[in-house]
Amino acid sequence: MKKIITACTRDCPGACSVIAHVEKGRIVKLTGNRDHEFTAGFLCGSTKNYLKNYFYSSKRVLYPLKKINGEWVRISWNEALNIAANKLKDAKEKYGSTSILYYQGFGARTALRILNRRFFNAFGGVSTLYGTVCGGIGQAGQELDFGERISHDPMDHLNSKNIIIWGRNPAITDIHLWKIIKKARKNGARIIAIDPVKTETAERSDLYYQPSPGSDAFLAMGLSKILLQEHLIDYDFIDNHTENFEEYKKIIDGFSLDYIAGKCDISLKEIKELAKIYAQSPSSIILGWGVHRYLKGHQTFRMIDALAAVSGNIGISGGGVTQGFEEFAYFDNSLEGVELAEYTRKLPMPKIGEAILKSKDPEIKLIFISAGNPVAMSPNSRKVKKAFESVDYIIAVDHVLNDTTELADLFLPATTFLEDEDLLGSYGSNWVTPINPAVGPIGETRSEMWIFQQLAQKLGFGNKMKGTAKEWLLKLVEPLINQGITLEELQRSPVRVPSAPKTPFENRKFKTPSCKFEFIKEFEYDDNFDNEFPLRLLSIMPKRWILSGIPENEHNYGILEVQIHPDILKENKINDGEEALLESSVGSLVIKVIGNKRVRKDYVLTKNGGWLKYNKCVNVLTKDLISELGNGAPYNETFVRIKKLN
Ligand SMILES: Nc1nc2c(c(=O)[nH]1)N[C@H]1C(S)=C(S)[C@@H](COP(=O)(O)OP(=O)(O)OC[C@H]3O[C@@H](n4cnc5c(=O)[nH]c(N)nc54)[C@H](O)[C@@H]3O)O[C@H]1N2
Ligand SMILES: Nc1nc2c(c(=O)[nH]1)N[C@H]1C(S)=C(S)[C@@H](COP(=O)(O)OP(=O)(O)OC[C@H]3O[C@@H](n4cnc5c(=O)[nH]c(N)nc54)[C@H](O)[C@@H]3O)O[C@H]1N2
Ligand SMILES: [Mo]
Repeated sequence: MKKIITACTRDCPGACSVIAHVEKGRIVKLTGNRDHEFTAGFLCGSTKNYLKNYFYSSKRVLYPLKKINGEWVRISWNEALNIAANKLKDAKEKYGSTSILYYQGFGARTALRILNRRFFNAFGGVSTLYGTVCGGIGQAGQELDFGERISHDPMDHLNSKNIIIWGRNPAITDIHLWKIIKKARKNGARIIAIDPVKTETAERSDLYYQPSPGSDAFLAMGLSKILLQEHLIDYDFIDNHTENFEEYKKIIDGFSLDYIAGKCDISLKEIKELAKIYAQSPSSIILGWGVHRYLKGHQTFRMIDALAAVSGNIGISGGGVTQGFEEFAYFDNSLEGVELAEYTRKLPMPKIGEAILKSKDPEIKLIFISAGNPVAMSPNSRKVKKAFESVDYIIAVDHVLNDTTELADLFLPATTFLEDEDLLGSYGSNWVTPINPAVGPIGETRSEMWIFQQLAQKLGFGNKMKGTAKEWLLKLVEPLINQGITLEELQRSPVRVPSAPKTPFENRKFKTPSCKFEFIKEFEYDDNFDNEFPLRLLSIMPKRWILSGIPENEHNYGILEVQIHPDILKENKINDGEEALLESSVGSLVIKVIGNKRVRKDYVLTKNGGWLKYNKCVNVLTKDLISELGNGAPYNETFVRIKKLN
């Protein structure tokens, strides 16, 4: 039995260090690697079942495929690469290179993926994406406050007296962080959840507040008002290390506590209780993605940062406002070779359907997509599908035929983290984790690096891409080598990046223009309540898989399930368990209603990740908007109504 250390590259803050157990050339088991302080030797159910459900699954595509008259036909790599190279060349010659869109999804974000972008730059530059359908919104807000978005080391939460988990569900979405939170609780910390949905995290917390969705900026203002009234604030920090306090105070003075309580639908008594608890510092706030998904989500982040600043929780161990980490921060991103591109254009990821359909001079003619499923996962699925169908040619690199890659004309099968040599950063910690091949490529799958190197060769710029994985990694990790870590060490075992702070801003220096913490000084809001569509649509992360990566045996039965408060069902004369029509301003979907008293009456709740093909895709309903700051996707700005089916 061989044991190979690799890392799960799926889209999750864990970025777990994994041990692949290999017997006679076959991987028989995946276990966690204890040699990683954060991911600590255990794996989620989905990774434990990765071998059966994905890696050795019959749905995994093992050979290059070409679509002929709507049917997939197996072809050789030589033919596939010739077609891909010719299609890229033709589009560039006929319409200009920016008629090609390179869509890089979030399926795998490893160091070597920087070379994907290098390929397209060296090719002459194409259309790529800006913005994101994941975070981004809060990051933009935090950059205004702190000058940069950096988070407390997960282990630092062990030093907190109180941990507020705000719009996040780590019991499901970040189980290693959850383990740390549970340990902190054992040591005496109080765990508080703020979420309109009574999640698994909320259920297991000491205190739970259930605000109306989208009202958190007000809640943060209310908490801050009480701290100011009660003088539970850090005058030294405010006086010496912040900017715009007066303007900020004026904003919060403009709202009465009663108004705020009404807006959040949380009693004043509860807000006061929470404020007093939070004031017992150090208190850390751990923010999730739920708070991002609003048009003005950046304001929520800024108001929460302000609350932490007022209370003196910035720059202290066990305090802070933690959200995420930069997974590419410790690699040399300049290797993507922006300088090699002659022409470039960027299209907004959150509105990709519309951007493709409206593209001009040149129109998008060819899409090259890797590791993404925007038809199922981006807002307004039907529009995204229409946009993909409108182009002349699609080349997809993935493991499976999903709602998006199924629309392709050419499918190039990629290897996984069990076959590749690479390195992985994380958006949940400051660790870099090795990816090593446990077995050779299954079937005729190939690494993305190999695919792009072959294409570069055929297109005449092979020299710009050539090199082994190790040679490229050596260049990519230069920022880490400069900190005294060798590539050999990085490939052998997970490493916590030494330069990453455990407690950010300990020296009270901020990368803002004033070098101080900058309070939010303007605040806008509107009541975007729409009588026609009275219920907000929340679509949270699925428990047993990652986003649209649904195991094959789960697909075929049932339709999308949506939880609705029983009173709303009664009003609409719909029975629990019945099928009904859910409609938004962009689409409609037949769903199965599940009555649930614990969901609030101002939203309906479902999970994201379902496929369009199986009528389970919530994004048929979501509006393709772009946030006011941070170019993010405000999924939660979609409102719906429920109708009885006749
Ligand atoms: N099992 C599993 N784990 C995953 C993923 C997965 O698909 N499956 N996906 C991964 C990815 S890509 C990401 S980005 C992370 C996301 O990780 P999380 O942020 O933990 O997950 P979400 O489900 O997006 O949302 C978190 C919570 O925000 C709440 N929320 C929504 N609106 C509001 C609001 O207005 N105020 C407040 N206070 N809360 C609100 C939702 O009810 C939800 O419970 O998870 C990662 N981990
Ligand atoms: N309604 C709603 N929609 C959402 C969200 C929400 O909360 N609500 N959340 C959003 C969030 S947080 C995110 S991050 C996005 C995700 O959006 P996407 O990244 O578009 O969606 P995924 O389902 O993660 O698709 C990833 C694809 O990458 C493939 N893949 C995995 N590993 C590899 C690899 O090594 N190489 C290659 N070539 N392919 C690989 C997988 O097979 C899968 O097809 O979805 C967003 N969509
Ligand atoms: Mo995400």
